[in-house]
Amino acid sequence: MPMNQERRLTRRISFNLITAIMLLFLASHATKANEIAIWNFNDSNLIVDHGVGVLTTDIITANVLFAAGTTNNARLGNPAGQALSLQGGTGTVNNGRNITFNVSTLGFSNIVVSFATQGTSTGFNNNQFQYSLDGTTFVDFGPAYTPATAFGTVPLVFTLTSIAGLNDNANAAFRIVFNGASSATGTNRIDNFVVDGSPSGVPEPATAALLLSGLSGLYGLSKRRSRK
Ligand SMILES: [Ca+2]
Ligand SMILES: [Ca+2]
Repeated sequence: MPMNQERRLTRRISFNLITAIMLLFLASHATKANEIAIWNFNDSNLIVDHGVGVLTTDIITANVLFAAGTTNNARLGNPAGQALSLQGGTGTVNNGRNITFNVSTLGFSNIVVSFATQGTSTGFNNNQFQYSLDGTTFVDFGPAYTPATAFGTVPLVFTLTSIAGLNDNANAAFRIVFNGASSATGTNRIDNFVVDGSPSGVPEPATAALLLSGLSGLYGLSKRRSRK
């Protein structure tokens, strides 16, 4: 085979190889968002059940209970099991208190938080979801919500993709502030609290197409040059 033809063949093979590898890489990442951390509360504690994160609360310990959960928003085939069940407390002392999830989003962007919730008529009926970029200062996100009386099948979803500061952030945190309880034993249950994100550094399909066309442009250029 003449030298020029051989060189062209080598170039063609390496271009095809790079394209195939890129397509494979994109296909493996084209799946929907990854779960960064999941609390299913099935083991009746505050410790994260999948992934990495820390859940803390200033609600009186005696009012932090666990009760029947739901498969609403359950991931990885997890059963309903138990749910976190928070009471108003004596003199509804827990109004204004919160649960806080510290979840590093390093390596992830397009953060979405979702969970299932239900409340009794005298439980917390005026709850506020918040996020934090530094783990200290929390910002309201969306209006206050009133939990339905049953978990149902549709979770509450807080799409935080517009908050760029939550991407790749080791200090990212999420909080629910509870208010509106009108009796000591009024409760609010939370189950399947999930923090989702897309792996960072993976080009979006449009960017990938641009990269590919750039690559083929370069190939065409080097081909034309080699013909001169
Ligand atoms: Ca559960
Ligand atoms: Ca747990």
